[in-house]
Amino acid sequence: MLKKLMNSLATGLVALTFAAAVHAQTATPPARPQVVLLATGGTIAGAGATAANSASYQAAKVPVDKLIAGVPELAQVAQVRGEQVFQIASESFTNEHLLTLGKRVAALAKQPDVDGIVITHGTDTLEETAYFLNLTVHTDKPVVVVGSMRPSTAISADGALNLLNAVTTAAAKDSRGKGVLVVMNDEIHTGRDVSKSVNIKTEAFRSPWGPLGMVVEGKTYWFRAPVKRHTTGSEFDIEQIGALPAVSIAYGSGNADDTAYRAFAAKGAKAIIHAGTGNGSVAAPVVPALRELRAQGVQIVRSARVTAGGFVLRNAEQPDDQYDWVVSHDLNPQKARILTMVALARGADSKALQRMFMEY
Ligand code: DAS
Repeated sequence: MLKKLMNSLATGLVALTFAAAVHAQTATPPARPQVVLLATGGTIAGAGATAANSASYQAAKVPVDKLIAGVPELAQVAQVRGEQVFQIASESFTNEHLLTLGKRVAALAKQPDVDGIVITHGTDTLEETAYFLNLTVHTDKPVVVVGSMRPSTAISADGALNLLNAVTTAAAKDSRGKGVLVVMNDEIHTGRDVSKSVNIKTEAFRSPWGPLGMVVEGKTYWFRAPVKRHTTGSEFDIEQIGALPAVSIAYGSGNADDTAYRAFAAKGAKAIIHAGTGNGSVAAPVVPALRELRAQGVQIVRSARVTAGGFVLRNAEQPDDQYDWVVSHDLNPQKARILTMVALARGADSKALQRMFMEY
């Protein structure tokens, strides 16, 4: 009797093991996250004449499907589909490019079959686009901007790993809700803080207050999270922005005069960002012109030309309250231009503009 029972137990065990094995074989693997890659050009799509050309090459040559095909490892991380939004070097980005790209990102982010978005972009103005999207696209899905310092044709090109790390970050659930991110050289930066600080090394992008995290061998590691308002917490909405006003940047230096400021205003600038020496200082010969332009309705924003981390304090170098000028806090001139444009597009006056510089 006992023997009979043992035999039927053994038979059942074998059948169970076999069924489990079959199930494991035929079980559908967990669905991979769906990531859309929006290609805009830049060095990551660049090509040089020889493998030794790491700095002289043509940007914006390789199409999006070849970018994806060039990194087969992407398929292990996510289901990636590509769109060629532009094919340009990013120094030629215009406000219209920003609006077109931003509206496409916002539309894709609403789609249930999109889990994350990666944007390949030239490095020259990558920081401006990343901040613009951080301010205006209302989604908590990961949006990751990535570029490269060397063309794919160069020895030790950095684009392929940057792209794999960007897709990894866009596919990672723990990237959600952190605003628009920039992934370069294994680091994850907030689009707000990061800027291209070196123009010849792969370690080119730096955030004065440090990166948020890293990507190492297909995994994201986080050390901090943004505290400034962004994406779903922003009062700016790409879908409500029709056009961006002209805002220009004038560079401060020794022997300064007011020519550039007056010329920008004559051309219709609604605001001028002063890229001041030190902590946003204004040379004496320039002050009268800025006061005159302010009186004519042009907003004046004092920023700083320093590259490793500026901090412009209100009423420190200039009587901003008396002159009704705005200070950019820790935003560099090119970021200050982006914020000022979206703020003026919403009709901000100088008081609202100053609030926005402290909150975003
Ligand atoms: N000209 C640069 C640009 O397109 C190339 C690059 O570094 O991406 O921004």
